[in-house]
Formats: sequence, C-alpha cells, structure tokens
Amino acid sequence: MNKRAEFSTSLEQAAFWMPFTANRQFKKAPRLLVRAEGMHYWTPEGRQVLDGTSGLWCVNAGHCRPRIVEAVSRQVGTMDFAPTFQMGHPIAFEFAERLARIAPAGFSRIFFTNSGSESADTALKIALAYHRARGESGRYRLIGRERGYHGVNFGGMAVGGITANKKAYGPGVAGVDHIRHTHDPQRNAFSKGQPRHGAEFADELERLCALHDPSTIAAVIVEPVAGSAGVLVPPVGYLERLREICTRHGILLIFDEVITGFGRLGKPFGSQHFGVMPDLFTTAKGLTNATVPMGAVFVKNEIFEAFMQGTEGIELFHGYTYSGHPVACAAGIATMDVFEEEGLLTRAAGLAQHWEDGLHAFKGAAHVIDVRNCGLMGAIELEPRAGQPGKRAYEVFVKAFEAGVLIRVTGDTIALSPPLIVERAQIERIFECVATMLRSVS
Ligand code: PXG
Ligand code: PLP
Repeated sequence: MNKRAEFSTSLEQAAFWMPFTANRQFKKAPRLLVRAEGMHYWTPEGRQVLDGTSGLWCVNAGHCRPRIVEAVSRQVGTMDFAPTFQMGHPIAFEFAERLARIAPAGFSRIFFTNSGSESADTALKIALAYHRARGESGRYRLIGRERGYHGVNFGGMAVGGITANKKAYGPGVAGVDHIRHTHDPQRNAFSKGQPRHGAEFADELERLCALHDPSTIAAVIVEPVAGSAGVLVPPVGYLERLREICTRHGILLIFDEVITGFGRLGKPFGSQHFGVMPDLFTTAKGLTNATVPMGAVFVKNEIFEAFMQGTEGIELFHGYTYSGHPVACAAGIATMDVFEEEGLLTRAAGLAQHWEDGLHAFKGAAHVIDVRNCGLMGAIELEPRAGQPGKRAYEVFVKAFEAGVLIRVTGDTIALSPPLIVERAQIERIFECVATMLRSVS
C-alpha cells in the first residue's frame, strides 16, 4: 500500500512507456485511477470520478460487475490457458455460439483475437484470403477512409486515415487507398443524429474503382460511426450507397464495430442500427466488457464456407496464441449474461433522445462549433485556440477530471460515451460539468 502511494507521487522516471500519451507531461502531473465500480472510478486519494467514457469506449456494462469478476476468477483457477491451435476447449466454442446468437442473421462464424487492432488485421487478411480461395487473387487492394481508425498494427494503420498515427512509420502496406471522410461542418454542423448531406461522399469509392479497376479491390473498411476521429456520424444514405457499390463490384464491405458494437447505438451492432449489412465486422472492447482483452471478427457464413472447400487441411493460416483464451471467453460469456439480463444491448435506444437533447443544448455555448450524436455517442467540438490545436479541449478534460468527471478529448473534440447502465441524473452531471468547464477556459 505504501509502495503504491509512493508510486503515485514520483512517476518522472517511471519505466512504463505510456501509449498515446505525452509521457513527460503526464509523469510530471499524473492522473491515476486505482479502483472502479459501476459508473465510477476512484483515484489513489479516494476521490470518486464519474466515468463519461466507458474507460476507453469499452466498459459497456459498467465497472467490476460481480458476475463477470466471478466468472473470470473461476475460469482462471480452473484452466488458465489452453491452446486453440489443433486443440480446443469448450468455453471458446460456447462463447462463439453465444455471439452468433446476438449477431445479425447470417453471421454465425467468429474468429477470436485479442484487441480491435488484431481484429482489423484479421478481417483484412480474411478478405484477401477469401478472394484467393475463390480464384480471385487479383483482388489485393484495401480501401479505407480518411479519419478512419482501425487500430495500430500495420494493416489497420495502413487503411486508417489519421495522419498522426501513420506519419512516423514509413510506406506501410502496398495497394491501399482511401475514400474521403464524411465530415462536412459547412452543411452539417449541429446535425441531430445522421447528417442530411453527404451520401454522395460514398461515390468516391466508384471513383477509386474506375481508377484502380474494381477487380483489383478486395475490401473496403469503415467504422459505421467514426469514433476516434471525433464521432463522425454517417450522412443519411451514405452507408447504403457504399454497400451498393461494393455489392455491384464484388468488393467485401467490412464494418469496424469496435466502438459501435455491443449496444452503443441502441442495437447490438451498428449495422442493425443503420439497417446496412457488411460482409465481415470487427469487434473488441465491449465484447468482454474490457475485463480481459479480447476481439472477435464476425464473418458471413458464405465467406466461411468459401474456405471450407477442397482438400481438408488448415484453411486459414492465421491466429494468435491467445485466440479464444479461456479467461477472456469466461469474461465474454458473463458479459453477454449481464447484457441480456439488463437489456443493455438496446438500453441506449431509450436514452438516445435525452442524450441528444442534452448535447445539443451546447449549441451557442462558449467555444462550441459543432455537436454530433448517435445512440450513446456524443461529441462537442470546440473552436481551436489560435496556434494551439487541441489545447482548449485538453484543458477542459483536465479540469473535468479534477471536478470528478472523466471525459475524452481528441483534437479539439470532447467525446462522450458513458457505460450503457448510465442513469439520466448521471448524464446531467456529465453535461453540467462540461458546461462549467467550458465557461472556465479561455
Ligand atoms: N477499431 C476501432 C473502430 C477502434 O475504435 C480499434 C479498432 C483498435 O482497438 P484496440 O483494442 O487495438 O485499441 C479501435 C480502438 C479514443 C480511443 O479515445 C479509441 C480507441 C482506442 C483508444 C482510444 O478515441 N479505439
Ligand atoms: N513472436 C514470436 C517469437 C512468437 O513465437 C510468437 C508466437 O508464437 C509471436 C511473436 C506471436 O505472438 P501472439 O501469438 O501472442 O500474437
């Protein structure tokens, strides 16, 4: 205990190289969390912090849910690990069945990974191998979208479209191109839910088909709602048009549902919310309520079947040591139990209007240049301070944390995504805190 307390006050020489963090800045003035339960975290000093971001968009059922904690403890003491290469354990099969039950019709094949990044790379590899298995190995191009985030591994980074995440790492994967993002503040600022303008941005895919020849394109990957880039909601008709172009040219459409999956938009998956079905979709985060790291790629049955032809042998040369890890599966099954019992995969639908009204009350507030929302995802975009991009929002984040509310900022956008167990009064508290902090920054 003493050791831990000491720890919190002297991090300047800490060994931990922190991810996506200004290490020197953070270690001079650390913000630490040591305990969590339900909607809250606690700091080492015992201060309670309301979680407005589900950790990192992942703790969909709230923190330290006893049922999940117990399932994990039981599994770790029963069988800590067992291989899934040429071996199996029942719990991985059971978890896949559970997932297939809540998946959209026709998606009953599931490949396990350990993160959203691994899910993205896995989905891209399945897409390439699928075409090859069907005699179309000329389909090798992968298309992403500007401002897309598909994790940090080489495949996901390549199709991703956030410049800062790519610029240090060289040319990356060959044969990758991008369509434009859908953000259009001139026409769509302060849209409630899906913006009206911009379905035609999907036509860029048609342009890339003409440029590269569609028979060279394997897959297109997009987030149904772009999360990391600041909650960019697809314009009305946009996803439908992407779907139509992909179908017409035999291109696989991959939805990255790492954030939109597991109830964030008020349906189990974003595809169901928007009524547009991909061919594969990636998940992670909410899959195990983030209790144990895990990801999963959901594959349309026809795609799986294409691999199950010909001579028997390993059909897909791909997998992780921890694909279907028993402790992660135990966490996942217990998570599905909690989701089901509490109706969490659809609970956001009942809160969405209240959420939207509260968020859009920020229109006209100091510094606010746009508000975006979808399900229980929300964004308040601030005017950047001249010559200091991101500074103003970062100050709001620090002050909100000090006042007991955890929010997330990306650039000058405040992103909000509370656990799906959130109560209306807690939603008010989050908005009130943000409003107060907005008034207090220059
Ligand atoms: N795809 C999407 C759509 C994501 O949002 C990943 C893939 C990668 O998942 P892993 O588990 O490898 O991190 C993500 C992750 C943020 C933030 O604040 C978002 C993510 C991760 C960390 C921070 O926007 N998304
Ligand atoms: N590097 C080495 C040397 C390995 O032996 C392995 C797995 O056996 C890996 C990387 C990949 O690790 P993982 O399967 O956990 O992704």
